[in-house]
Amino acid sequence: SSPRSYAAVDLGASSGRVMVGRVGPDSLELTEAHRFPNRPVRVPEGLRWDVLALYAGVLEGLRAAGQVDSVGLDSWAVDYGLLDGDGALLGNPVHYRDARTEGIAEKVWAALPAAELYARTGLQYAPFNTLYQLAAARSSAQFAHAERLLLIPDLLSYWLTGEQGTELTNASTTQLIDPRTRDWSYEVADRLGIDLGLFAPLRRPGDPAGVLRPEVLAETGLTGPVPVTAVGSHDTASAVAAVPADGERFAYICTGTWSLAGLELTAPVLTEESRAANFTNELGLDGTVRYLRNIMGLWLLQECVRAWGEPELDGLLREAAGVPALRSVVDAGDAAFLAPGRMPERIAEACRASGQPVPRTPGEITRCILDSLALAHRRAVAEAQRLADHPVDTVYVVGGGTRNALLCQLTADACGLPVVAGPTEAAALGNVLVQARTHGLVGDLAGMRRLLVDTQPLTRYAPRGGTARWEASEARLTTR
Ligand code: ADP
Ligand code: LRH
Repeated sequence: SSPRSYAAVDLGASSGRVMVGRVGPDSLELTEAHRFPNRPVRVPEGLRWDVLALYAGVLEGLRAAGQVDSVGLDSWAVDYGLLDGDGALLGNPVHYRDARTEGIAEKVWAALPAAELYARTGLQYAPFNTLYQLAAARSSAQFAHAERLLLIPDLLSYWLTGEQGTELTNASTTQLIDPRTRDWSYEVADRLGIDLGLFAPLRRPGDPAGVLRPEVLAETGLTGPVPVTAVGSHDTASAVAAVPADGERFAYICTGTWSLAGLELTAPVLTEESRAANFTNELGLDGTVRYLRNIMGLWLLQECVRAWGEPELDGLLREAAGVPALRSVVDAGDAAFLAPGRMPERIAEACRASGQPVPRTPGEITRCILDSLALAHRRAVAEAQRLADHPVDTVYVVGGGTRNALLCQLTADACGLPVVAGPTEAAALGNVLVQARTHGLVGDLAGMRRLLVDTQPLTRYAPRGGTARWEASEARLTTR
């Protein structure tokens, strides 16, 4: 059969893009139709997503994409828009880095202890899990008018089609899903007084999600009907679906604004030890579980680059490569780095407080960030293997960080394992492949991955030297 075209809308925390995937039985080509910045805005009430600008970017992207056989949407997790009884959006969605959830978790745990919450949902503690955001929002005037909650990709999908749903992979990041039943955790919702009627019915990757509205067709110049297909609408679910691995003995690191480092499993790990190590069990395609840890990721660098007046990355990375390795490291898993602002100072302060040399120049600070990320990758990959009793022999790196060769090499060195880097636009590829699968062009998850191995350029990094230096740095960091 001839190739088909699919539009993948992929919204990351730093940029949104509309990509076009052309898929045949043995071919897969991805091109960028449109990319636009995702710039959160601080207003007096807090940090907000500019969701109208994102929607405008999606429409412009669909226009640039041209005629496609289907559209799929994925974005960062946990955040949502509230709709009133008329289906109108109530205010700009709150950014997960907003401070409103400070001190909220303790209140939630008073009603449902953290250990029980983990046993029931498998989700790591993060202040921004939708559950805590809802606990913080509940007393607001806006919430009193809310009749529906749509997660970000579901909200944009609703604007495109007029149809509402709650896609399961992203729903699993709300902390209201039971990873064993892959359905709502009625018990958790009940105990915390959360009305599950706020959510539209669950849908799963591959389910139909409506067709583009006539007004959208008119605005984008497309000819209908153009179906929207539910994909793994959590960007990390789509990215992991596009990890070009064969077999099961692999770890992955999705590198972008975040580093999401862990394993693909067939069942959640819900032990107390796993909770203490703050590993999460998010839902993936076809009954898989993403067992991973959130690491601050290239956010640390993005924030420094912003503070330094946006110098070119290439130059910074060249300088960083010339700085001696592992002079000072920070804990890149530390939620203290979650909020925006003053990042170079905060990193310098963390080094000073732990009695390490204080990095001063942009090159030194960049090196400190990359060493720290590689070290955090090492820890997550090692601990995930131990906690899940699932050994690996290769680490796959996907996402924007694959363009950072130094980070990929340091990750191989730190893990003491070969790294395979690519694809860069993994989330968009996972999004495209689920749509193609719905049309019968590819088979199961293994078939999707085979097509990626056969068609996508990948770069290999062999580990250099032993891991002794990394072990020593790790010990320095954990015994503080
Ligand atoms: P997200 O989806 O979370 O917005 P991406 O996967 O798009 O993030 O990754 C963005 C990151 O990729 C940037 O913060 C940057 O560190 C890295 N990156 C992008 N382009 C380059 C480049 N040319 N060289 C090195 N790193 C790059
Ligand atoms: C990455 C991501 C990640 C979540 C975070 C909020 O874009 O979806 O998986 O933890 O954003």
